[in-house]
Amino acid sequence: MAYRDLREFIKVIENKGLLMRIKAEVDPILEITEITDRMCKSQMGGKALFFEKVKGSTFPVVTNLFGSFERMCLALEVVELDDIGRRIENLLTQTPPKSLIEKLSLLPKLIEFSKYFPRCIKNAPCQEVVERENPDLSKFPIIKCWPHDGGTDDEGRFITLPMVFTKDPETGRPNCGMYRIHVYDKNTTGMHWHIHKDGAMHYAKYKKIEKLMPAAIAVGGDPAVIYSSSAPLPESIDEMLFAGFLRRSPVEMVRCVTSDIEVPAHCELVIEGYLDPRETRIEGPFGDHTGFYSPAEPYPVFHVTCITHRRDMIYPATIVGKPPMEDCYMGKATERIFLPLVRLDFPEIKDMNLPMEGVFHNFAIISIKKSYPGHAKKIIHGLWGKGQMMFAKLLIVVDDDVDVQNLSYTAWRVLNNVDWKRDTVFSDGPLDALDHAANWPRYGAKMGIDATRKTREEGMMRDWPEELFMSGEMKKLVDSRWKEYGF
Ligand SMILES: Cc1cc2nc3c(=O)[nH]c(=O)nc-3n(C[C@H](O)[C@H](O)[C@H](O)COP(=O)(O)O)c2cc1C
Ligand SMILES: [Mn+2]
Repeated sequence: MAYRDLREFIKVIENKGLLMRIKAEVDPILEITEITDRMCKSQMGGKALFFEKVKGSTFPVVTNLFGSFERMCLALEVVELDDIGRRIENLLTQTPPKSLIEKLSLLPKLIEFSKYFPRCIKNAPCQEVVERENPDLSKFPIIKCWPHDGGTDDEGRFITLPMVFTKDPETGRPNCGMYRIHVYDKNTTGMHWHIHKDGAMHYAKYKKIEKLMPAAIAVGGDPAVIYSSSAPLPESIDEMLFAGFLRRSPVEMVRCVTSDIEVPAHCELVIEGYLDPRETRIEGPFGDHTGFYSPAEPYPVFHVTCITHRRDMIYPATIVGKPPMEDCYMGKATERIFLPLVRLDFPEIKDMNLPMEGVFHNFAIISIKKSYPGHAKKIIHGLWGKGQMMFAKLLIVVDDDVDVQNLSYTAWRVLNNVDWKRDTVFSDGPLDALDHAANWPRYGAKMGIDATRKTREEGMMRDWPEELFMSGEMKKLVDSRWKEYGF
């Protein structure tokens, strides 16, 4: 049974002992971060935290909701994250004309067959309270995460778990992306969609037609909806359709009070407004999920025209910073959910691991069933051409007998197998906007490493050595005598 909203999910994790209520008053400025960060760094991601009394606001704050594998699985209602990958794989193989499904862009057609399209309703809980006259963000417990957030002349408050809804002005297609929101004052914010993201593409189209762009920022909602806004879906797939697929029930939407944008009806808070494509303003700095501050840079500006919310709104926030943090588990969910989609284009891929330390854009390890010379290099180039995999700064490809989830074993195989000149590929190209190592923003070098076994056809002049394994008989013998040795 799908969660209807955030509070149903909160109830479930609370009943399982996975959420802790904090009754003491806390400051949304830095204090919530320090408490939450300690939780994230404790064993297995700690617990979700429900701050009942937040200084300066009547609304409570909840953090670290998705910050463990257990809670991430509960959020998506699966026993393990691979269950979703298997569901997608089934769906893909059920569709008979194989040629039709070769491209990721055809996925909407497949999902279309199922019954998960979002539905519009009229009376929405997120519109219990409507503030059109003097919308004021300052009454909400919006947090300041890290000391230098917002720079020196700014309060540095950011909405960190927002779902930003926009529409393509040409096709009318909706998009929902999680882009952090820098709050400048009671009715003005930044809009930090990186240039590569779908929201930014919609914005570019508005700029071209010289029209104001309506948008809405929704906060809270059932966990599948929140997760989906962070999922790297192709532009053609509506995140709310994907959320419906994940929760096995359509997402109920409602039309905004002041614009033609639809938002999840059961979310907690909706900030409606518009962007003027001629206007930018310095956004950031912000303590980001790389563990460094992302620099202050010009970004579009969002003007608030109306705020709607539940009467007893619960405000969810996430703290990003040095891994492991809550968003690492959202990223791990993405790794598992998107593996079958990557395999649509590259069936030879067996598994992939995006280690948390690489904060997702810095490092990916891929195992493949290698069958021809240069196969690993083809995968490297191929992945650099696929959606948000283009950001992978270091891609390592290993043979399919390497368990890429075992980092120690993988490191041993890679370090022994590589000739650093023959087996490395360097390429220039787009980088994640959060990269700070390249000379320029958003453009720089990536490296691919082919750590597979090399063949003669690949120029290897020697025979590949055999890996050590004990004989089966000796293993059996030692097994049978184990007690006798005195262990
Ligand atoms: C907690 C969190 C914060 C994020 N903040 C941003 C952000 O500020 N800007 C951005 O472009 N992407 C951000 N992302 C990544 C996007 O949500 C992600 O790339 C998503 O696929 C974007 O949706 P889109 O493909 O529809 O543009 C964030 C992700 C998470 C989990
Ligand atoms: Mn999208």
